[in-house]
Amino acid sequence: MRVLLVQPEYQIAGFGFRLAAMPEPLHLEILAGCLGEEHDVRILDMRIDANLMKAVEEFQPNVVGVTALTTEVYAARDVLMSVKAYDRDVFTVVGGHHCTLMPQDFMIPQVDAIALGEGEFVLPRLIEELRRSSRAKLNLANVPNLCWRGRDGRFVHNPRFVPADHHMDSLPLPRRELVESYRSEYFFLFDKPDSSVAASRGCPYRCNFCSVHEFYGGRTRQMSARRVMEEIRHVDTHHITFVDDNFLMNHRREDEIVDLIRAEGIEMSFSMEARTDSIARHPELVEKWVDAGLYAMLLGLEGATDDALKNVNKSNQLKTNDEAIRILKDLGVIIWGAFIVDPQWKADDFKRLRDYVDEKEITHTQFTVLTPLVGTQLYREWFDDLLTYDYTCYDTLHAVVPTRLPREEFYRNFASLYQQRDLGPYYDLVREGKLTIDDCRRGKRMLEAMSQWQYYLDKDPVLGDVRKKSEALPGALTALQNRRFA
Ligand code: B12
Ligand code: SF4
Repeated sequence: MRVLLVQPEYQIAGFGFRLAAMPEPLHLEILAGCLGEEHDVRILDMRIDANLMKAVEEFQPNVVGVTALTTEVYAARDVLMSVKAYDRDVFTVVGGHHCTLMPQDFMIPQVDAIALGEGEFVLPRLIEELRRSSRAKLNLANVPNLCWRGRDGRFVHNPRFVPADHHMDSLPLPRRELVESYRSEYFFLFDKPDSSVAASRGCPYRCNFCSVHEFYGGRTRQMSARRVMEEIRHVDTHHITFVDDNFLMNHRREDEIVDLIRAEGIEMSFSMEARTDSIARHPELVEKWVDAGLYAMLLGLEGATDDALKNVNKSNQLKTNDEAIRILKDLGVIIWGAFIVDPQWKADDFKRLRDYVDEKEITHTQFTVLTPLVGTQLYREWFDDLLTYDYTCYDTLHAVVPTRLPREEFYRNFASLYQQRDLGPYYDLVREGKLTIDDCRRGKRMLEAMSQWQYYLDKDPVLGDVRKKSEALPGALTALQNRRFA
């Protein structure tokens, strides 16, 4: 079978996170790996090459699989519609976070199937069924974790099933060669070119804005240290970003990995995301990692007070954040501090956060607006207050619920958080050889864009030009109906 896997284009405002990261489509590379040699698989990354029709005409796929986060829903639907308009016999399947948490949004005639959860448990079985049966006789009832369109046009939900004993070590290696031509474009923060490695899945915590635990059904899984080493050896860039939600979740394994890296004399640089409590509990482990090449960490600090952390159900404390910041600063690790702004904030709250960031001298920051993404506890709690169902506003840079401050003032305050008054620390990092001048320029451009409050207005649900509620996709309407009849 010829299978084309598509990463849709970003359709969110042309600033912000787009300048912060464009990592490789690791999910699609892993799925391609699952399909084995007997299938001809290609990956089209439309963030870099938007010419979908050229790819389809050249490759003539039997199956097109598209991925989508919530912000990518419209772009993914456009891909599926274009493919079907070109040839209705191409089998279309969509997967990823959004459709797992809200499959109704893809129940359209142009979609043949919706894959729920981790694609490894769906795609190989689906492709095998498609290879074996003619379209007229196709019956997908035995493919687990699939919603598929039956002959009467209605979607059938197959049971969810994840083998209890599944180990991440049995996953195939990502087929990185399929994105070889795009490699030089991929970057994560200051690292370009960059490779992503996902060494674990899921998270045991329950932050109310996060859909990770819902997506993985509360389960967590990890690769063994030896398998992580295989992943590391498999990349051909000098930098790796671990995209795990909390890389330091299991200190024994991470200790083993770092020992193996040092024993093999691997000289690379690493960045990762980790919870501050893991860092505070194991500073000696972080030190070993620094020695092995760790130079930057993304921390979900979330707030400047214990109340702010409690408000998002972070199960962590400010004093632990402070301790982790101290440890990382002492070790010379670049801290990328991520903070959440509540739409209910008054001017004082913004000031408190700014003061905290200044006091802790966190020079690399990410501020986002608390957003009820589908499948989260917040979505359920705030559903009645949603001002829009337009997913392009759910990029965590817009307030999709009412703000306490007048909206313009809210964005003025929000944008001002990004005003970098002192670029000195960036240039210090250039002197230390941790950043290049080009990195600094990109960082500066990003901060300049993010600190212009007017930019946020275009996609503001009240002040901007967004889809009307009456144009909602079926997912939100179903949620609305369920509430009415609950
Ligand atoms: C790395 C990362 C990023 C990267 C790139 C993500 C990407 N894929 O484009 C960057 C930094 C750019 C990013 C940005 C954003 N991100 Co982000 N990010 C992550 C993170 C930490 C890891 C993603 C990852 O690589 N996982 C490993 C791969 C292997 O898993 P996967 O992508 O889920 O793929 C599996 C399945 O989903 C499925 N699958 C996926 N696609 C397909 C397709 C088919 C056909 C099939 C069959 C199956 C299938 O199979 C795959 C293998 O099992 C996740 C958290 C998480 N743990 O998932 C958040 C996460 C995906 N991000 C999230 C968010 C909110 C964002 C942002 C909106 C804002 C922000 N503050 O970060 C932006 C939006 C960017 C955009 N594209 O518009 C949310 C998404 C929620 C949602 N409902 O969409 C997550 C889940 C975190 C959270 N807090 O809830 N992010
Ligand atoms: S935000 Fe991080 S710590 Fe909280 S539930 Fe999500 S992945 Fe876990």
